[in-house]
This record gives sequence, C-alpha cells and structure tokens, in this order.
Amino acid sequence: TYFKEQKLSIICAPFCGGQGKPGVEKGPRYMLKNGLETDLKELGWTTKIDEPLDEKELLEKTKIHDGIDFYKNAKRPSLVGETSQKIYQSVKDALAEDRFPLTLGGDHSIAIGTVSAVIDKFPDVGLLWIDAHADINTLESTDSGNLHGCPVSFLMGLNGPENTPDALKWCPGSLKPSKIAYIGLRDVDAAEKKIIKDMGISAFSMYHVDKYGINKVIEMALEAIHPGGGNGPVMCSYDVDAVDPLFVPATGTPVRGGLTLRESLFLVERLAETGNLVGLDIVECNPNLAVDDIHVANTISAGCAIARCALGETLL
Ligand code: 5AB
Ligand code: MN
Ligand code: MN
Ligand code: MN
Repeated sequence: TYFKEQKLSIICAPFCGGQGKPGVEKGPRYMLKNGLETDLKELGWTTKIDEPLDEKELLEKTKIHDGIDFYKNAKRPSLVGETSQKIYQSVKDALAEDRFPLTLGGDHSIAIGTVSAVIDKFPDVGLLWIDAHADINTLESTDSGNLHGCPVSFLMGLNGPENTPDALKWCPGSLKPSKIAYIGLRDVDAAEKKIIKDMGISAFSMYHVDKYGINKVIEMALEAIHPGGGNGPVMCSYDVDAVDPLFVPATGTPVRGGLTLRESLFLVERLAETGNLVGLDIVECNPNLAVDDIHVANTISAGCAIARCALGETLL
C-alpha cells in the first residue's frame, strides 16, 4: 500500500466550463456538506482540504468565456486548460506530501489535471475510467464541443502539439493506450469507438458487466493495465454517470442501464482491498439537475459513498 501514514488531500474542483450545464460546480460543496471529511477522518485519514479555485469567480469567468473562448468547435479551451492546470498543481502538491489525492468535481475535464499529476508521480500507473462515456473525443471528433467529453484524448496526446490549444500545452499527454481500462461504458460516439479499437484500449461496457459480473470485469481491467497479476498503482477517475440514473439522477448526461449502486461501490471496495489505489476523482454530480430533494440526496450520498468505500470504509 502506498499511503502508509493515511494522509489525504480533498481537492475541490468546482468547475463547469467543460460542459454547458451550470450546477456541476456545486459538487464539492454538496459532498462536503454531506459530511464527507468527517466520515473520512473516522476511517483514520488525516485530512486537508485544498481549494485552488474560487467557485463564484470561476462561474462568472465561465459565462464570460461563453462564445469567445473557442478552438475549432471546442468550447472554453483556455478556461479548461487554465483550470485543469491548477488542479494538476494541487494533485502534485498532495502527492509530494504523500497525501492521497481525492479530487471532487466539477465536470470531467478536470481529470486532465488529476491524471497528469498522478502519472508524474507514478509513471507506471494504470488508469481506470469509470463512466457511461469514453471521454476520448479529440478536437476533431467532438460533435458537442464539450471538453468534458475529451479529457482522455489530451491525456494521451492524441490531438498532437500543432492541434492543442495553448492553454492545454502544459499537459504532458504521455498516457499509453495499454495503461487505460474503461468500465461502465454504454454511450460511446462512433468516432470514439474507432479510436478505442484502433489503439487497442481495454473497454468493459455494461454488456461485459452483465456477461462476466463486476468482480471478473475488475480483475480483467486490472490485468489489462498491469499484465502479469494486475499489481501496480491504479488511478480511478469516477464519473458518477457510470451508476444507473435510478441511483444517481442528478448528473449532466445520464444514460439508463448503468451500474447498480452495489456494483458501483463494490468496484471501489475492490480497489481499496488491493491497496494499490493512488488517486481518485469523483465528478459530474450536478444538484441543479435534480427534480426534487431526494434526487439531490441520492446523487450526493452515492458520490460520498464511492469516496468512503475507495478509502476503506467497508474493509473489515
Ligand atoms: B462525461 C459525448 N460523448 O462528447 C460528448 O459526462 C458525451 O464526462 C460526453 O462522460 C460526456 O459530448 C462527458 C456525447
Ligand atoms: Mn459520463
Ligand atoms: Mn466522464
Ligand atoms: Mn451522453
């Protein structure tokens, strides 16, 4: 296990500019209000909260960038670049102090920062991308222009230096296809399917979860990113829309037919059990998209439960 002293940084990433629905910036605030920090302390973690972004100021900035900050049809690349670089620095700082980086989004574009920082510290790290979506669109392939659908392409350097907006040039883009495994996919764009296939990236969709069961899928995913036993550092970037909208309704791009609540928690319980988890993102909780308070409570409590289970709550 990598964090023997059980120190933790909760990095707040209240950013919504990687997509178009305001409210996702409220994720960190709501999860903390739910008691997440206290709960993690009770598990034995020494916590520290890092807030590198000003939620209000950033929301204003996002509105200002609307319609002026473009790269081809990609929306707000400068703001996404600038913001994810701040998150990158926070995760680097946490890891430099041997603190486990738990990053609360915000939309999924912030993972450009989190995953890059974890790779700097653990070059051999394998990335588990838990999501209904593959988030591997390039600036060429994205139809929506929403950069929360593109972080994996930046992490892999797929856009190439000449096609990368200036504000994103800091991203090393060194992630190898063999170091990525997806779990939970069920809404993948045609261009994304082609990239995944051409690059030979391991992808376990809901079909595979049904076919093999979640335990076997995790085992196969770990073996894919760490061949020869599945041992080695693992970063988990967890988009809550991987979970079925019955359990997580308040998210920007819900897709029916997702992980059950137990499957979604078992996944991170299993990672906790390996002792190999070196970073976790929980992204895309959007309280604004709930139709009632129960939707908010379900979504936020699922997000918090994912964090607690990943950090050892259910290990005996
Ligand atoms: B999320 C879509 N592929 O590119 C696109 O929530 C959806 O971070 C992206 O997984 C969903 O806009 C991004 C259609
Ligand atoms: Mn998603
Ligand atoms: Mn995502
Ligand atoms: Mn979608």
